[in-house]
Amino acid sequence: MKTVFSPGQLAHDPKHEISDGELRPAVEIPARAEMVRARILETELGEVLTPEDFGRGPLARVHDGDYLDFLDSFWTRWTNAGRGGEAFPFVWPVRGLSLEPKPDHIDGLLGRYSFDAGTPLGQYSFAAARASANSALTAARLVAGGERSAFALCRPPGHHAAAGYYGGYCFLNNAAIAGQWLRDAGAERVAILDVDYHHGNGTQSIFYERSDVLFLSIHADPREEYPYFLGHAGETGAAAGEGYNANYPLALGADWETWSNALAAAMARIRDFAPDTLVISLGLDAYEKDPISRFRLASEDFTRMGAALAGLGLPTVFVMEGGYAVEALGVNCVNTLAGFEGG
Ligand code: OKP
Ligand code: ZN
Repeated sequence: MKTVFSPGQLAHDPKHEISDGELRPAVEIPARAEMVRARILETELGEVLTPEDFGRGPLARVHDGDYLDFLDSFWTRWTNAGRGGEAFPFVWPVRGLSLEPKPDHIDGLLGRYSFDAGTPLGQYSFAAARASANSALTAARLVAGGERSAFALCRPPGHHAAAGYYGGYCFLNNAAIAGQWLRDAGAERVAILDVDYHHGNGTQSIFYERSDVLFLSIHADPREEYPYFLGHAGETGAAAGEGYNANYPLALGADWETWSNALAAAMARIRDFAPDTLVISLGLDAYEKDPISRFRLASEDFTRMGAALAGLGLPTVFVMEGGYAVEALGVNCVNTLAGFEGG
């Protein structure tokens, strides 16, 4: 399986994040991608290609123009306000507050275009996010061109980013951008299965009212875990999309037995839908030693996951999402991809 990765993705190099009431060392760091790339080369999984630049077009198919403009203008506005380093929002337009007119001040704009305070935004974040999206798009193009599968080594990740806001370490929704591009390239139906430990709230919200893109997510119950405000079992889609969203929230502590039962249910739903192409939002944070997560998958379980997914017999684009046990990330990622190839 070919991997797509751009060194430009490493330019987003956050030092800190706000978590647990403190400014802590950031966990979504360039070393994550380096670790995965090193393991791919070491195991000779396949070639590592540099992505092509698809420009703004495919990003704007998923994201609002004013949101992309905000990301583009962020650094100029931030430095014009006399700031440097990393930005964190601290005020949001929640219930009863107004989205319009948009603020002029960067502190207002940061809240207007985000949903959490845990996502550092710096000088090169948008450039790195664009490079990450280009990796997803290039992998999608490989699969549309006839490859059985491809792996987009995306970071920063994407599944928490919605049409008009960032958060959860995500700026551009790589899986959604790839899924929409596949639709535009001729796929009639696309399924996106999110196996990250955290619910893919951004992807869900982007496709919630559509029946041409089925979104499914296996994740920690949002009553107990981030992102808290989306990802419940009762969210099944709306309008034309009713029945085309499926959440499988699991209790903290879920092991492979529990997790794989949810996977079997999600796979049955995917078979019914009969998509032309499958996109996997490949979070690796369901791992037992992940520092911020509380599922109990072992490294060998990722091989099982990959093999099970191959059983769907679908052209498949893997898009990396989370996973913060940096030392084990390469092994768990390649286990999944090699499991798929052997399955
Ligand atoms: C991104 B991805 C806990 C802070 C949680 C947000 C987690 C974002 C996960 N103290 N911060 O889905 O892996
Ligand atoms: Zn996650």
